[in-house]
Amino acid sequence: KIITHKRREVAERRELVPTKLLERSLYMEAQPLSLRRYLLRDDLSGIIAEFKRKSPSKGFINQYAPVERTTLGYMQAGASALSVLTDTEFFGGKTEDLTIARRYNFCPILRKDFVIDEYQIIEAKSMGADVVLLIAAVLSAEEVARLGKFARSLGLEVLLEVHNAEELARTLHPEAVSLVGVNNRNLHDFSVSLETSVALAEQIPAEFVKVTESGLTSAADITYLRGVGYRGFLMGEAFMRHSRPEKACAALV
Ligand code: IGP
Repeated sequence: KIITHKRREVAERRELVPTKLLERSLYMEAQPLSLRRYLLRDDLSGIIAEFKRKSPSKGFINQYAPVERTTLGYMQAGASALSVLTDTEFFGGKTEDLTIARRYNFCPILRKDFVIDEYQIIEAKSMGADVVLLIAAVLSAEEVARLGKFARSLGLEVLLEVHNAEELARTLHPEAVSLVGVNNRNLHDFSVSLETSVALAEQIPAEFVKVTESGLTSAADITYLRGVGYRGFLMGEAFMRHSRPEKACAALV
């Protein structure tokens, strides 16, 4: 359902803001920040703090937190990087959330959306994003390779999201992917298990920085998964369900 909606959205946007207009953005000339490098730093937490208003599994999480205070607060709290949902229909995000976050922050920013087309990658770069997400569950191996290489040709890094060994084996293309994210949330029943990350850790070759995504709630979760090789910890709801998400982040770091 989400992907059908995205196809339509991309077609509409492309008509409204053609690629050649996006290319006028000065961010197109900027050198993106490396999420890999930020996550490999020992002086930072490894936390990728997410700005997410709602989700299909949880409904509304936080309608009121302002993006500038929250994202700047995340960075001040010690998050290594930010993830900003730009999908409106299902996650209540907007393109502007990312452009605002960009203006206030000096850390790498992941555009969190359902990327299915090169247009969205140019769009991400024009907004000032540093990293795009490619979700193996909704892309063929050929699409991951094509979209990933395209993103990297623009200097963006690519976080490949997988849920299981089959997706990993099918889509892990070294020229297209910079980091691998294991999503602990089962897309079919929305259940969450950190054991998904534990089980897949050793199947991810060492050249890829490992990120664990979803369902993390405590410092103990982070310590546990760092112990099996993860360097990035993508957390949304645990912060966003507080009225001041940045304070929840500070309390955890
Ligand atoms: C964050 P959580 O459980 O901390 O809120 O999860 C993040 O992993 C989750 O929002 C997410 C996501 C996605 C959202 C992971 N992959 C793909 C949208 C699309």
